[in-house]
Amino acid sequence: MTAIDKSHGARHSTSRQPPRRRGSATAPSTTPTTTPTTTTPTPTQLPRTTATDPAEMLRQMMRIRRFEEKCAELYSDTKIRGFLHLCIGEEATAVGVMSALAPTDAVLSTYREHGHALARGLSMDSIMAEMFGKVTGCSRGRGGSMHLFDASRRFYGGNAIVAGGLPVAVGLALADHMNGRPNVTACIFGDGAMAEGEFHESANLAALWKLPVLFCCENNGYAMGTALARTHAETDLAARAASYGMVAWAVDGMDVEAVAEATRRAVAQIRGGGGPCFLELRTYRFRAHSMYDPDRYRDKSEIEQWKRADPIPALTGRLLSSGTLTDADLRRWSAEIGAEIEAAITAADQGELEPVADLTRFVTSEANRTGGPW
Ligand SMILES: Cc1ncc(C[n+]2csc(CCOP(=O)(O)OP(=O)(O)O)c2C)c(N)n1
Ligand SMILES: [Mg+2]
Repeated sequence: MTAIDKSHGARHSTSRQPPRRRGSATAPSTTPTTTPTTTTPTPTQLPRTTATDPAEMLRQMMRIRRFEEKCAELYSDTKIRGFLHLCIGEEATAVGVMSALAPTDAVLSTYREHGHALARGLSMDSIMAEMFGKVTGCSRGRGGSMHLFDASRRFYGGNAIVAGGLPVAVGLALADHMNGRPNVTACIFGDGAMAEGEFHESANLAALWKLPVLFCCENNGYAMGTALARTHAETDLAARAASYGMVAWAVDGMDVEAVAEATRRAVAQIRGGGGPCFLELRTYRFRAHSMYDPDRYRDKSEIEQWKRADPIPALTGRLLSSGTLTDADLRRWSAEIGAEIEAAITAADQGELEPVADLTRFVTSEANRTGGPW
């Protein structure tokens, strides 16, 4: 049984279909989907690990959604400037992946990383201040929306370069491997990154040296305005990754529990010394590529269809009907999240800009700045 609509991966088709929902007559799967092309063990053949609390995962997805909706407003108000890429619709991939990682694991992300950063535990205050360009931001206001970074969380960015995080992830994993540290490096990237040479170089080395890398491809069907089938000769991305000799699974990326389960199993396998794993998280962004994108390359009906697979109402409905969650819980969460966002905006507004005198700090070496040897 698959939770992924097969037409999704059909060659030469630009039409995107949402995965069938769990609980529907056609797709009652609770486990990640596997591609038939891999010969490696499927997630269900691996030992189960502890389940993550679905209610907490829902709360985190709601927090990310509300945060980003507010960011869109703040962008229109020119409080946030520069580029802004929202992950609205894709929250299940961020929360599901992060739920299965240990604090000692490393994470690399893309420019669409607010959700990853929040789910990884970067404070909302430090993220909001970063987007306001303030020195209290997690990158001292120098990076903005695309360059959230916090080494204390082993969150190594935020990267404006498509596929830019992949070789860095392999390097971090190599360092852990050589030092005998049992960490996994999770690298999140888009489907567009799989058309870049860096993906192939990184996948090849990680597989060759059996490095502890978790490749997480957020396949939302588009790279800016270009549909997957217009740029990829092989649109079955898990199959392509499997060709490097690594475990590769395609997962319903609109189902946070399926993402969490697949990630847990992949991480267990990697930590056990099995080498890298690849997850193709099939998802969809409800908003345009960025705030500048007029979004004219896809039918509105396609967006509406995917909204029916929205990970937040689907899980809310399941938890309410099972009695795990009450309306009062939802109201309380909503009030708490609203207050957290307002506090982050106030703090960001009050934060200072970095002084002009510090402009070259961290750009040239400190020795150079202070009149060093060269
Ligand atoms: C090396 C490189 N080439 C081109 C670009 C311009 N660019 C920015 S976003 C993007 C599309 C990437 O799509 P994808 O990897 O699928 O990520 P998504 O935006 O869908 O999350 C491109 C081509 C870039 N930033 N870096
Ligand atoms: Mg994409």
